Amino acid sequence: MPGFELGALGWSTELADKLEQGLEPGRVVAAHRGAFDVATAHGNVRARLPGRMLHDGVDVAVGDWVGVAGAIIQAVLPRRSAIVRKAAGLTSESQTLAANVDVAFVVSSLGPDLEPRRIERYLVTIWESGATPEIVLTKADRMDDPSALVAAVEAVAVGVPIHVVSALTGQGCDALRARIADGTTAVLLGSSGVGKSTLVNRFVGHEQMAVKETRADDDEGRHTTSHRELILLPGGGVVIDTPGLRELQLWDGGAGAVEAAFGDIEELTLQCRFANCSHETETEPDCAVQAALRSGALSRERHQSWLKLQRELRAIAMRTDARLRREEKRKWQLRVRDARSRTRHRG
Ligand SMILES: Nc1nc2c(ncn2[C@@H]2O[C@H](COP(=O)(O)OP(=O)(O)OP(=O)(O)O)[C@@H](O)[C@H]2O)c(=O)[nH]1
Ligand SMILES: [Mg+2]
Ligand SMILES: [Zn+2]
Repeated sequence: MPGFELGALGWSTELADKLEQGLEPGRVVAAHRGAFDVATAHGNVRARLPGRMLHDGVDVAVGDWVGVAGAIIQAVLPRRSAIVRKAAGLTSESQTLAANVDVAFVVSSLGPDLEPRRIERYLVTIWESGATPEIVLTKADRMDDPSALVAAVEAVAVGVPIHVVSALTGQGCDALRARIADGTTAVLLGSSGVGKSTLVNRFVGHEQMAVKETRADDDEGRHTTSHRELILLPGGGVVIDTPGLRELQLWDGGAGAVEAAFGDIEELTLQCRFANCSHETETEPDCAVQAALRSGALSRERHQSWLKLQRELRAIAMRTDARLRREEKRKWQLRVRDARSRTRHRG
């Protein structure tokens, strides 16, 4: 079986430094029930998690970098970003849709079903994930003049690039492909039937992913893509295709997404003396985040990207139901704190 050039999949010396000696590096390219396809320099390996990691609930997702030995995943390397949603139902558990993503494309098709509000909610989740969002409006060939719809999307996505494409005519496809540079990872997110897999096939140059047979005009219906898959594009760059999502599932992931991407800092903020602590300047009294910066436990760079995220979230939240979100988050933080102090008192 031919191996992979790990650099093309995004492997770096930074990652190599974090890998335990003796383990073979690989990237999770597909997740199945209980098993993962891992791309390594020696080809694809069907690997499993050891019982110890299953028991600890270690989260492994498509896009993760792992260390394997034999057919066992022995280590999951720290993520630089993670697109997370709440698992279905009333649980507070989260599900990682894709890990180590640089750019997340929010894909919608141009037509009467296009909902700018839905796009806005995707953007919130993506900003929280650590990836950078871009918007893709597909099936441009179905409209004489999409400019009004594009303007409506622009209004909810200030500063976010918008690509208007047609996989049928090729309009905008090369420009979109160029956004997935060598060594970077993109993910396609959006409802079923908007044309995510069709775009992947166009980039790959053949029918890599199955697409919906009939060119039905409505975007609803059965999912064609059934599992998440990471694909190495000819000419460089990596793209993760995903099955269609229903909006609310992703939106509900809000608090969980921050927790996944910046859990360490979020946890620190619970220890700050004041609830309205900005965590931003050295003059904040008894700020646990600043203390971690001073001790070196938290890097300046990570602190900066977290602050940037908070600002972006704030800007978007101002137009959406800001207060509700903040209250939800606060409630969630208090729940975490209560749960922690309960375990502490018990133990
Ligand atoms: N007219 C037109 N049809 C398109 C375009 N792109 C995709 N389609 C059609 O839209 C349908 C759905 O495309 P898919 O690529 O399967 O959609 P998907 O987003 O991958 O859907 P799921 O896998 O279910 O999430 C197919 O019948 C495609 O042929 C386009 O640019 N123009
Ligand atoms: Mg698909
Ligand atoms: Zn603080």
